[in-house]
Amino acid sequence: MSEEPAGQGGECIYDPLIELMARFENVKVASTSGDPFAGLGPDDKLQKHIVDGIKKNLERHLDDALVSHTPLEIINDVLLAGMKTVGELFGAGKMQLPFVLQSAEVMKAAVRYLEPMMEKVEGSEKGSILLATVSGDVHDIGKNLVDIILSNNGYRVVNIGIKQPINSILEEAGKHRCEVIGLSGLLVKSTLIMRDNLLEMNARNLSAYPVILGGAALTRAYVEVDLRNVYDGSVYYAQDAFEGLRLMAEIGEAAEGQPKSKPLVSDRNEPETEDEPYERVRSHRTDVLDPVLYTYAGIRSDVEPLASPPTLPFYGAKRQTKFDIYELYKYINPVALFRGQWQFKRPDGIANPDFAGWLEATAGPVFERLKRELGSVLRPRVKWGYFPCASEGNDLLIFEEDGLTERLRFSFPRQRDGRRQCISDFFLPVGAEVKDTVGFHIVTVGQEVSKLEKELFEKGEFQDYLFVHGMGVETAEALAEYWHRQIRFELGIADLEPDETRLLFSGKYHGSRYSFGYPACPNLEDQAKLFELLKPEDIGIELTEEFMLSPEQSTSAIIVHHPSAKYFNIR
Ligand code: B1M
Repeated sequence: MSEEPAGQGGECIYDPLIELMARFENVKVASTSGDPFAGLGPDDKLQKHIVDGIKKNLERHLDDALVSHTPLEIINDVLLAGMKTVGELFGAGKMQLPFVLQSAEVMKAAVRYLEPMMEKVEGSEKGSILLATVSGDVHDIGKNLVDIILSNNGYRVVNIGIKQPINSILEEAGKHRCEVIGLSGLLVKSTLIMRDNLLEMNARNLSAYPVILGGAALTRAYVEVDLRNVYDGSVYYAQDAFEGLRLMAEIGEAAEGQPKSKPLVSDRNEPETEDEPYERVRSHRTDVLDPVLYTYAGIRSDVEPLASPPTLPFYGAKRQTKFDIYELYKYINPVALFRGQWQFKRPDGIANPDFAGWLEATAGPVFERLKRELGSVLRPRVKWGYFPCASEGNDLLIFEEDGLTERLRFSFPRQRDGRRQCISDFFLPVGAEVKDTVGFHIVTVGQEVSKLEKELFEKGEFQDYLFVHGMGVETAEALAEYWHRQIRFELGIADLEPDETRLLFSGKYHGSRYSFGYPACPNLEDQAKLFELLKPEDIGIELTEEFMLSPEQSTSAIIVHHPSAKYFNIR
């Protein structure tokens, strides 16, 4: 990837000038030649490399510092102090994630340079952690960000990758003598696997391991209330990588002086009844089949299905593998990319109205560069199809081509109160004169982008790793948006297309698409039925044993043509 990281050449997000002035206010400037390191001593030079994320001349300055320090002293006393400043700036909202990663890149490069000069000193690390994404889960980025932050802050990280069963997690943790186990996962399903893993650790008498859990679908309450009731040892929730870092320090402090074979600090509460933990887990989950939500009690929403639904454009599934990637890029939601994936936030000193301009100036050039560089890495592929269908209570029946024989059925939850909506309400009931029409699609940008991410991560190009991952994610989302639009044209419901692409991102069009795992259709197992209908294996998409999609950057949906179909929650 490009050698020019964002944030250099005067693009730093926190104010480097003020920061520098404060940190080096007693230093006399010896020269005004424009050398940013002029007048600084060897330690301050190295800290500046780290804080400002500058790789140029790093080795020369490391050599200078080696005159008076051992390599280990440089790492522990100088470079890690720089990373501490980075953490503080991030915590205070003065430094953005991409620049934190740039600092971590410099840290990694420095350690790589120094390592061959060092004897392996037992205990020189601050602590150690085994990191894994749980069984059946293909999600890599969250855990890898944690790896970057921990390993570049002095911890030994054994990162064993995605889809890891508890056996391998425990085996590897033992083999590598890790003190802590860190588990990550994207979906609600993974939060249940985490629970099972903790139970298994109890059963194997391995609750001496403190466990840190993180991932999008977890909540603090679930971990700190429910799972603490389940696990005999200590379990913690980390909302982000920096909370992981703080927890590692806390666990380390608590462990000092304690015999390793005993559980560390445990604030476990005994459950009041045997069933209680399960109940609380269930209330946290959206995808447990709560029988009340799925039972049709005769009271439905006031949605009237269309008497003349769109006719089937064709029966069954088709695929599309040829795309103009630049056309797809037009469907990328820049807010989701810049703020959601790349995590740029409004810096202090930039007023709200100026933020959009600042964001465009900061993230825009990276976006343009990656559009070019990823043109041949992203491999968009789509499988989509149409089927005759009819509703029956909360169920949606899908028929064979004859329109009479039931092929399979989906069961959707119904809102308990309020409008009492359910996806099946948008379709004509069994017994109507005509069959209704439903669409499905599944899209991917392929495995190649994940391979590139892996390479960047392994090479220590952390900032580009985050940028490329974000582009992969948002191109997958863009492909889903783009293809949903094609489907509206095919169904003859493109009457409400907005003039501006950005309005597509808030669903301003005719009908809606719902992804399994989202509130209105939370049952992830339904992915298996979608696979039966679309057979996406021929575009390279497979279902994991936990009903997740591989490649990682893939997404699926049921497409509803009814004009009243909009997102809704099930409470
Ligand atoms: Co989807 N998705 N998604 N998705 N997606 C969620 C997770 C969801 C909560 C959205 C929602 O319902 N509103 C929902 C899950 C709900 C559920 O499980 N029932 C969901 C769903 C349902 C799905 C699909 C199943 C939908 C479908 O296609 N039917 C599908 C599954 C994909 C698959 O199986 N491969 C899917 C697809 C996708 C995209 C491909 C379009 C895309 C990318 C996913 C990816 O990255 N592979 C995507 C996205 C972008 C999201 C949201 C919007 C953002 C996730 C993200 O990228 N976060 C998400 C909703 C949300 O979170 N707001 C959502 C950024 C990432 C860096 O954070 O991984 O959480 P994260 O890591 C953080 C922390 O969590 C923490 O630190 C990290 C760094 O700060 N952390 C740890 C993580 N692990 C840690 C371990 C530690 C410590 C800290 O231990 C030591």
